[in-house]
Amino acid sequence: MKVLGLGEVMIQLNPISKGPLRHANVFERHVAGSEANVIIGMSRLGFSCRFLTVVGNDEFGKAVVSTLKSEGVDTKYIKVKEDYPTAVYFVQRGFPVPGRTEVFYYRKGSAFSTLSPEDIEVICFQDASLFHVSGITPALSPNCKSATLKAVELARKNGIKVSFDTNIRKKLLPTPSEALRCLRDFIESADYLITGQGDLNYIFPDLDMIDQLKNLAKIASNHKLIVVKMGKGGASACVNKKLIHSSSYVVEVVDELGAGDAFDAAFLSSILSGKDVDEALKFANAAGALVVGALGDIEPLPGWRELETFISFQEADKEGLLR
Ligand code: KDG
Repeated sequence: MKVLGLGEVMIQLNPISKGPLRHANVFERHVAGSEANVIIGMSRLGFSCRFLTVVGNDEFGKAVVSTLKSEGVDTKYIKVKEDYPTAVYFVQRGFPVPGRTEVFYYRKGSAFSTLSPEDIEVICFQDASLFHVSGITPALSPNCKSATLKAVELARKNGIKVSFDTNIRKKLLPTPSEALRCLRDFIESADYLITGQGDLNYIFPDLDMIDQLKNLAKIASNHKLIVVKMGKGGASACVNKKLIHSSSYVVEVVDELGAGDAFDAAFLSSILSGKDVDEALKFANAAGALVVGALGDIEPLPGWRELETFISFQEADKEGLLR
């Protein structure tokens, strides 16, 4: 089964120390981007994957492409645009909110922001079974939104299931009404709709989760499965109007970035492998917990063996030997 993803991939500069960036002197260089994180996660979980993106003709663009390639992802349809840079973002950890991570983007005018419907090639969709994208991509520019709409339309025309994570970034969608306007079409057409408690609180403030889900379900006319990630609160899935919950695992948080993408990768991989929703949520929570333990979004993404080891260790004999 081929899984196809679309999104911007950036260079992540992540300081080795916590605290305000103005005092950070030593940074690790990582490659990350929500949808690419999901696709790499699924590749590590055994799926054949392809990624569509646009990079600049620069050193960082080369790093993005070689990272995807080294993870076994098909990079054949990645576009390289002259005269536009590959985007960069910086991470600030533990300040001003302890335990939380903030990002500072340098992505305006990036190569990816020029993505247009012409860049989305029909051929990429002909041998795929799942298309994954998130709310970040249409929020980047009006032409990115048109291109994402075309991709979803091609997926539907080719009988490919669509997975959509609302993934609201307030720096890209600064008001709830902008967020709803930008994401509505995608929420409507997703087969697998993944969201987060924070996103629901942003677009439907002052409602409890049940009413937030009812509102979301009104838009998501085509949805098969709605999943809500709640971080430390675990995750719930709404299947045929029934809510299934799975608790999170208690772990030390080094860098919370990428946890949601790891969750998506393990959830989608589990469902596509025929696991039931309960089990899929358990694997997804485990993947999220594994990713917060290290810097970088991609490096700690687990395979099945690591997920199983983590879960059995959590559920049983925590004092047992790992070797
Ligand atoms: O999901 C983690 C990502 O949000 C982050 O690493 C970078 O893709 C990113 C974005 O646009 O925020």
